Amino acid sequence: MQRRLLIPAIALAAPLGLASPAAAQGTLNLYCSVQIEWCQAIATNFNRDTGIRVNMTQRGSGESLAAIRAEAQNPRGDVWFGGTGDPHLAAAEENLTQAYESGNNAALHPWALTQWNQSGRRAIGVYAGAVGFGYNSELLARKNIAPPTCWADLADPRFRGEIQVANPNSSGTAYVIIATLVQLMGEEEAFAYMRRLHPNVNSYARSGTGPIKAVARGETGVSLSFVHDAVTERNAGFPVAYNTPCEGTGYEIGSMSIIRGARNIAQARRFYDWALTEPAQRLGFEAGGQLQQPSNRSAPLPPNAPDLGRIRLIEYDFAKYGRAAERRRLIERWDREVGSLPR
Ligand code: S7P
Repeated sequence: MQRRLLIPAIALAAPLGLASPAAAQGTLNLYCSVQIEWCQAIATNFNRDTGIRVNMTQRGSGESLAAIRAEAQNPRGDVWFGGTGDPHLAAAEENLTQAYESGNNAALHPWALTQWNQSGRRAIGVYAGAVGFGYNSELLARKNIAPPTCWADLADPRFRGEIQVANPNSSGTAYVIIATLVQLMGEEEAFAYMRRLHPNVNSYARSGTGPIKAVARGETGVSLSFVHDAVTERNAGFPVAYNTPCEGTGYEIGSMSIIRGARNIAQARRFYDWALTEPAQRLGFEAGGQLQQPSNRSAPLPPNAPDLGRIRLIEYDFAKYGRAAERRRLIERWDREVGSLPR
């Protein structure tokens, strides 16, 4: 599943025989793994600011990694913007992306640069967000179900068939959730917990934001999601609230990488520098309604966005859980022991 958008070279046709200013600036093939509204906003604004034509393809994090792997011998993308950090680290390790040092690094929060250092300077943090429980407050109240506040609550029979979470084969969000549980509980207990949770899960969605959208529409009572996505749905007028787990929770460092073999390397670096600036980072909220913590220190936390400083976060081991082999091993174990279980 992917969505494509072509931002035209320039609205006005150039006089015959003269190249348009935008055409002179060239093209950027952008792979984008945040929400479509934000992807469209960055494509449009980058084109307006630089004259560079943008071919944008939007997919989830796991799906973007799969596409970049499949195209490794003949890369079609130049930059991969957004999506959870672990697949960006796996791409760096597999030599699918290339190192770059932006002049704008000094403006970033330390966690964004930790990601950059851990990836051999190939992936940089553009935003951060925590995992939690989104829920439809009207639906749960109608069913007389108390909202979950702890991981332990979710396995309770009162949530039978009420929970949605994404499938880690396609979703970076779902992988962050598995890695979080393994770090919180230890691997054996985490898999035993996910097996206990299974009867309460009505569907494993393709994309990480699918479950919270289902909560918003009243199709399910609870989702495991990034909590900023719950606020986005609430801001859109849905009866959605969230809690972060009492035992502690994991988080993502949403990242950006330049693809190895990028055909438009000058445009890719220009985009990368631009995406780290304060005005570009404001776009997530201002044009896309997104509520992650921006990595540029001057870009404000959007109003009502979850404040990571107030959430009980684990010390997520990005180096370990971003390793390609570890990611593959845990997802395969999930397929064998959880995803394939009957209901
Ligand atoms: O843009 C919202 C967001 O939750 O989506 C990103 C992620 O790519 C979701 O995709 P998956 O389908 O791969 O889970 C997050 O990085 C981001 O915060």
